[in-house]
Amino acid sequence: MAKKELKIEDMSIHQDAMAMLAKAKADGVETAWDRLQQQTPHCNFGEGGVCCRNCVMGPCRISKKGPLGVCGANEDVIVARNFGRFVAGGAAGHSDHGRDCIEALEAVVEGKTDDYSLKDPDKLVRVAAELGIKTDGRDVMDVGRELVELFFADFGSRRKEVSFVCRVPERRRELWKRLGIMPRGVDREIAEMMHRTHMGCDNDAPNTMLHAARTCLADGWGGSMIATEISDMLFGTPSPNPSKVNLGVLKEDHVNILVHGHNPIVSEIILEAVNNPELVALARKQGAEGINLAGLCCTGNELMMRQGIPMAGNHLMTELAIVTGAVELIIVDYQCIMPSLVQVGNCYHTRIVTTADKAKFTGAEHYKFTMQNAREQAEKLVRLAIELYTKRNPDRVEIPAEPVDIMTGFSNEAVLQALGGSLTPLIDAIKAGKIRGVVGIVGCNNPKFKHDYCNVTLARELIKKDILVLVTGCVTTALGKVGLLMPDAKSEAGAGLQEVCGALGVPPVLHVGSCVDNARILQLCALIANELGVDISDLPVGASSPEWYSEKAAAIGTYAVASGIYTHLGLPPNITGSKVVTDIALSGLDELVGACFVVEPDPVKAAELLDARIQQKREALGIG
Ligand code: XCC
Ligand code: SF4
Repeated sequence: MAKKELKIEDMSIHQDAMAMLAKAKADGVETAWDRLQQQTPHCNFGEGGVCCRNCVMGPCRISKKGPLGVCGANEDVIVARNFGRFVAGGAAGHSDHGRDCIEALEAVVEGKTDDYSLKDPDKLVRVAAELGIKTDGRDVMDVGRELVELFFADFGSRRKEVSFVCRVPERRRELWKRLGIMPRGVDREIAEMMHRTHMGCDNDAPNTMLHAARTCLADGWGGSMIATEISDMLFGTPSPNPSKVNLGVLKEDHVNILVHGHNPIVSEIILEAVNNPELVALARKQGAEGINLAGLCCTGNELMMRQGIPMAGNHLMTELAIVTGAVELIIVDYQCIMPSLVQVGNCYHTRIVTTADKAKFTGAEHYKFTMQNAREQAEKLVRLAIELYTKRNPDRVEIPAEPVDIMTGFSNEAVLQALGGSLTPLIDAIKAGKIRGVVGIVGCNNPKFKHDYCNVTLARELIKKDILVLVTGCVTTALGKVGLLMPDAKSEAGAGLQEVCGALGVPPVLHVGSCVDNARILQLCALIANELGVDISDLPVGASSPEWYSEKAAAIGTYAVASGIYTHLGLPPNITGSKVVTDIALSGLDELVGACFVVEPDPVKAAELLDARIQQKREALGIG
């Protein structure tokens, strides 16, 4: 059956995306949208999660004809196991990124690198003290060494709980203990998930789902939180600063370098290299006006939050950025980098360079980055980009938009500072109903949705209802491109939120960082709950991932729910083949952890659901 061709105006809400989709077509470049067409319709067994490949008596798939796998596993067991492994993959991604950050910090405090330093030693001391390390009168590097040991231990098996559980409200900690889901060690929970889901081990779907929650808590309050806190120590704790978004941040007369992935360790040193006067002079000599660095996805978020480096695009814009014909080099670290970038790059003069041994791409050149060679490698890559600039074909260049201004950098430290040092003004605004609640909109793009339509519509609907929006990951770029990350966007907010934003000079949507920085939202919820003497599940807050695609997003959603935050998803994970597992996700968890998932593709309806939940929580708190 011939598929009907997708119309470009149905593929994205953004003008820059539509222009590049048209150019991709003209240039004969295939994109994720084309490949989704080829993959549709998807396999029903896979979509429902009832296909099991956990041993070679199978693969088994559950149907009326064969209701049990060869071993006797039913759809509930299979779906729960698949979901458990799915979120373990996501937790592993964030947490291994966290581990890389510990190793980076280790190199710095051990004096084993000349290329990196501590940009925020005060934060190191503050976090160490919070975790019970003696800091008085001690050398920062000394404190740092002890902190490194403590973080490494959080990954192992000897702990009863990961360190940052000290931030969790008392009642929630008791609940986790009672349910047996206290996260003990990051690697331990992930490995145990793999163990439990081996054939013939955990064959009780609810029990597997509980361990899935524990595994994700080890991500949120462990791996991700460690990644965020160390990145602040090494590269600076973000504070409000201006930046720009969309493909218009590429410059026709400059050497354009994009960084893509998640971990800021490589991109921060690339930033130093593009500012090297010698290399700028070399770029000029080759006919460029200068060297322009911009970000993609979460590495982009990391650089934008801390350094104000502009953001070229989110997940579905990564191929389209190359289609501009103006990108010399994309330097990637890991996660969310489509392997197709290599092929798209081959259609232009664009080269893709990998930097981490755990993320090589066939067809891309590999420049291994270590804590010792980073600056040298970064300079080599900038030279490579300058050389590639001379190969650019100006006739094929089209930069399709003017960049949009945004305000970024709202770490919890910055929020507290904007509030005058205490949470009281925020809590008062919530009590008075000026801010009715807070929702974190996080996560990705997925070509199953019109690109960024759900992300943007949900945010607009929520701020109208006086709900403050916190944003991370790829949703940031979506909202930034339509102007929601500027203080002026308060005109789109309800009267109460408008008043608060006006008084503080902040946007109604606050950019709090990358995907691992969802840990900042956990911490903020915990701070507010502790201040009020309640549990996180009592707060008028919610989370949403309207256009998610990744294992990591599912892990984030699961730790949000297990932390007590009602969480909306635009499409379900592959669990619908089991009624037991679906019921646990959509209601059973509410009884256990005081929060659950809700699945709703329509962002207007999703806003109503989040609003209703927030109202219910407000009434229960006596501030309705
Ligand atoms: Fe990846 Fe973090 Fe999703 Fe964007 S948002 S597509 S996970 S880069 Ni986390
Ligand atoms: Fe089939 Fe059971 Fe093996 Fe899964 S574990 S493939 S259901 S026999």
